Amino acid sequence: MSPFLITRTLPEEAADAALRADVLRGLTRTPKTLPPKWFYDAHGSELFEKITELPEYYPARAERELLMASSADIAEVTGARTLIELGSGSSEKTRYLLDAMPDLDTYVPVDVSESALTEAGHRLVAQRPGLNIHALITDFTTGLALPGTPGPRLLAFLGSTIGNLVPAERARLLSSIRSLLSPGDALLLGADLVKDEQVLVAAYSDAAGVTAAFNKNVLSVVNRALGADFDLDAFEHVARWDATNEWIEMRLRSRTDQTVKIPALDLAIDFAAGEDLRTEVSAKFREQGVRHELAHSGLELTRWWTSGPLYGLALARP
Ligand code: AVJ
Repeated sequence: MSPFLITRTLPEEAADAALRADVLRGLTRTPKTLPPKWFYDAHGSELFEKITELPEYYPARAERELLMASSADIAEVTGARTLIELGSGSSEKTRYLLDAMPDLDTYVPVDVSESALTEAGHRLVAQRPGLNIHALITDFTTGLALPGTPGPRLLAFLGSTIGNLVPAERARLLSSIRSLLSPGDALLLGADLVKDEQVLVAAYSDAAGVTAAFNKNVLSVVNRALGADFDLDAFEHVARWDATNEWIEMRLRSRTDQTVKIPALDLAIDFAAGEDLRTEVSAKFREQGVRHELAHSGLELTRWWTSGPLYGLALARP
């Protein structure tokens, strides 16, 4: 068998239909919203890689340092023969885990981006000749079917990307992950922690304006895919801390009264001056909250690693 398989379970036209449905639903309701998954076209993915290197954006560094320090522990405690990674992207996040698992049989990177999976897969085949790689092109938030691979399996969901989901969506995803795990398997979850509001807001409104460009890029994605005429300069990037929900919200605020045309949907969308379009939530967590959400989905928190007050890694078992 080839050491590198790539399977597409997300039909190519599905992405276009999903974007049309999300824009139709999100821009004709109040308040207006768009799901954050549409940030990540090629330019958005590049901007996100730049964000992870910003001085203000600590989550990526904090998680990387935690993984450097705890990967050997995680490898020993789980004895994993298969590593599955949801939202694997460049597979940079799992570099330390893979290095700590020299006898790993199979790595299953899961992402919506075929280019990211192909690039990472070819790099890993060269670096790890004995490792089987089975990449899945799919949107795991709409369902996940895993190939049969040797157990025990470790499913990693890193980057605190689970924070992009509101509580009800998190419960659904954790329950679907639980249904995929067998006895002996484990989930490794990255979770950014609640901290000082100034630190949190700065991480999503950097001085260099990279996050502002990342946020506005979703308007370019809609312009290109649906022929819309969003003027990116007519919107202001806003990042605010919602202390009630304990999440950062990114919004695009209309600077003026304006109407945006979306011909592919035969829509004309009015924005009032000062009106916000919410583009992302990034929930921040507390250990007890993570323990409770995992338990609610049938998963027991068995290990918790933290790097100071910044960031947490949870190991959970069915
Ligand atoms: C990749 C979803 C974890 O929510 O912190 C970074 C995306 N948004 N800056 C996050 C993001 C603004 C990031 N996640």
